[in-house]
Amino acid sequence: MDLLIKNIGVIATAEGTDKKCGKEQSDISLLTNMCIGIKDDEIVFVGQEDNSIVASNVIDAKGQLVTAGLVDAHTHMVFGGYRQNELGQKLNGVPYLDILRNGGGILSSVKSTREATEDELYEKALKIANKMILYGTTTVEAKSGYGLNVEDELKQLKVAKRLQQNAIIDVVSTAMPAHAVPNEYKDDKQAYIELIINEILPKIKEQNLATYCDIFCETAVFNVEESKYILEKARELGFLLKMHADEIDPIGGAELAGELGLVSGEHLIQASDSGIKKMADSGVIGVCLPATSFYLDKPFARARDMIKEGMAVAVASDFNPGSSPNFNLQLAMMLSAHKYKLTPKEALMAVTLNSASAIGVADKVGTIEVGKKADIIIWNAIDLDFLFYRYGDNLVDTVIKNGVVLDR
Ligand code: IZC
Ligand code: ZN
Repeated sequence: MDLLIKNIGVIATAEGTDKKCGKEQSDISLLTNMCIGIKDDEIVFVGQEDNSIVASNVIDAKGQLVTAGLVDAHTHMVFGGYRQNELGQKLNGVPYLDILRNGGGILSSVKSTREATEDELYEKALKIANKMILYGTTTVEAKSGYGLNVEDELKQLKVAKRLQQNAIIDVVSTAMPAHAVPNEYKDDKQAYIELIINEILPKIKEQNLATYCDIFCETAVFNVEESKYILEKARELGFLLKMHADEIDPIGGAELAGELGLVSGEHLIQASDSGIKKMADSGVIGVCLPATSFYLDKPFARARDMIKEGMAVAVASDFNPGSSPNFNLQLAMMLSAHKYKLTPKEALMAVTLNSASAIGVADKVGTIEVGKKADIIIWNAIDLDFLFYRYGDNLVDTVIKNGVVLDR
């Protein structure tokens, strides 16, 4: 054994390699008197503390809480620049979609991302990735969608791939050329849609740069019919599907997510009862983003109703330079308890096994079990409740990633 974590107060973990739906959302065990053994990058032992276990290295968890590394299933972390110049408009009540309609918002990120070189984007994203992991996020999803043409969508996804290859954090990529209609196509949206399905997505697939395809189904962006058309084409190309559904306006995105049986519907702030029912019936994971509701001053998604209907709920940061300029998943997790009214166990499930499932890595991470990757957090907390009580600070004590103890 290479590494032994001993003197653990409590291990809070789910079990298994798939999402937990409905009542199972709270299936988190609280294990005491246990230690964790690691060989290479894998968990090889979870069992009673025993002085006869020998390992090359030992970490003393000092009686604190231990969980699996957090999985952030929804971010737009590769971008050219922040949008603090839009803060004044936002504080004066200009709606998010109006800023976009006026050529700002996502389109201002498109401008800065197109202007940046691949190396510049990589350096910025690497800094973010290396901070994120210190907040306990050991796997993160990264979407494109600030390129909106062949060259710049590929550039963004190549950055995500370089992060996956070189950064300590693991990165899962999602193609999102249907994030907005770029200025050069503003009078011919259909032509941009054809570019997406005939050129951008096929090139991304050819170069194996993304597993998932996502789309912003929203008023003044892509309507339900257009979203359906693009998603069906993306599915034919071999992408697994996600959708930003009913984030701002209730336009039937959740219903479409259910009808198409997507892997996940994301945001879902305005999802209707029938949309929630349809998603539950077809096993769609609800990826909910409470830090975005906070930042846009919008209602909070009805995650409780989703669980009641039998859905699996995941919670993510939505880190992006517009609607959620925060990559601390601990904050989203804490908000999910206070605003969605998830219990601490349900919320932990939402940022570990269910979020891992939403990005296809639940076979490798999301729980502390033999055979899973050794992505483990020792917290500055003696129990799970503390993570939802004491907020605004980074509560991570130690991050173990791929079996390696990270040095701050
Ligand atoms: O850059 O504003 N909602 N896309 C859809 C976003 C938020 C990210 C952004
Ligand atoms: Zn998003």
